Amino acid sequence: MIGYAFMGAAHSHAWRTAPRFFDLPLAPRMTALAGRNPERVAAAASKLGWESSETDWHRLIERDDIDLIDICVPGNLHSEIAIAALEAGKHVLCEKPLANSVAEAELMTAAAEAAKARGAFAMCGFSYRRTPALSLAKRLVESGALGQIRHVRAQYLQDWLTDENAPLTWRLDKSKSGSGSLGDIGAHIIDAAQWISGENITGVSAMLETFVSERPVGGDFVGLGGTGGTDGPRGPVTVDDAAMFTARFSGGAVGVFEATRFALGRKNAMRLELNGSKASLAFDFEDMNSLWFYDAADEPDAGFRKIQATEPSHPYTGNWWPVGHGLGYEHAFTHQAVDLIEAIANREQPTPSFADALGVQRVLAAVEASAADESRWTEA
Ligand code: SOE
Repeated sequence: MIGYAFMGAAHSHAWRTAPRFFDLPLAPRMTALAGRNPERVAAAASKLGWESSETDWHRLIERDDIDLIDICVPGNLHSEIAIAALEAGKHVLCEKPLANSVAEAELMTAAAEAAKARGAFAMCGFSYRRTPALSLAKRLVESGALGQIRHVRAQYLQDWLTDENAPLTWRLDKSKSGSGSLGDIGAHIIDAAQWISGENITGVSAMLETFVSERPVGGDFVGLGGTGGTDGPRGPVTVDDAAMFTARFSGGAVGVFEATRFALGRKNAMRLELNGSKASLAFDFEDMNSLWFYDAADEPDAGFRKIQATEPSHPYTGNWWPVGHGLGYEHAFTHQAVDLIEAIANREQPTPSFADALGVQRVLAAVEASAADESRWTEA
């Protein structure tokens, strides 16, 4: 694995946990962790459960005791590492969004297609697909329970950037992250909406906003946000703080999307609602073990019913606690590792593939292009 911050910790937990709760056809060995700073990467390897550490990611690709490269670094490094790993015959798991541009994502997808022909597989880490309630939502849509989908309503609301003295981390630097709330969390709801509805977004009309244009630089920040100095130098924020867009889907549905890291009080409110001709479903990650379902065939005024998505018959949950005790944020990463290992063992393409993630990347690019086109704005 390359990188050991927030996502690195989540993925390490997943690799450690997957074989302890799931019967896997292959046993993952956490062989080596890479990072630039020798002391820090060695300390992280020991804390997160890796056998060794390297200070140059190329070494991971050269090592023949490594079969899979897990990429948990900022987006500007994804394409170079993923393509090198795939060309060396390694399987690849790459964090989302796949890349910082459509051009990079296309190159990565081409490398993944070529590698597949040689038996090496690539997957993009849209982890929320493996949240049991969202997997169940997909199952319900596939069963036809919703009928014709008319509305897709998706929000991803966080608040960790609301403080204007929150530090200027890589997530606020376009050259490293590609975009702001759009790619960081908007990408998740784009992927979830397309995956669950089974329809692709064919066009968008968008607006992006940056509320705080300069933030404190320097310092040794831990985690996502925190508070930087108030008196020291400040640097430019080069990404969006909030992204909003309307969308049309290939099957005729229309969508409304919102992603922000400025929604005070909302911590990880990844929300999705689908209204179909026969039924609706609704999900909020802040109540992640529940899926709300309204069926027009129920008795009149029955309202939405809450499905507690923790039954053994629900996706993934049978491998955890005995009587529906409930799961958390980290479990989706474990399920992602499980599905990837099983796909590799079965020599099947894991999903989402790089081609699927390229589809999300094209929507991100369309949102940016639409937002930049001020001629589409109508004064009121
Ligand atoms: C920060 O907004 C973040 O960590 C995202 O980068 C992750 O993809 C998401 O799972 C949680 O929030």
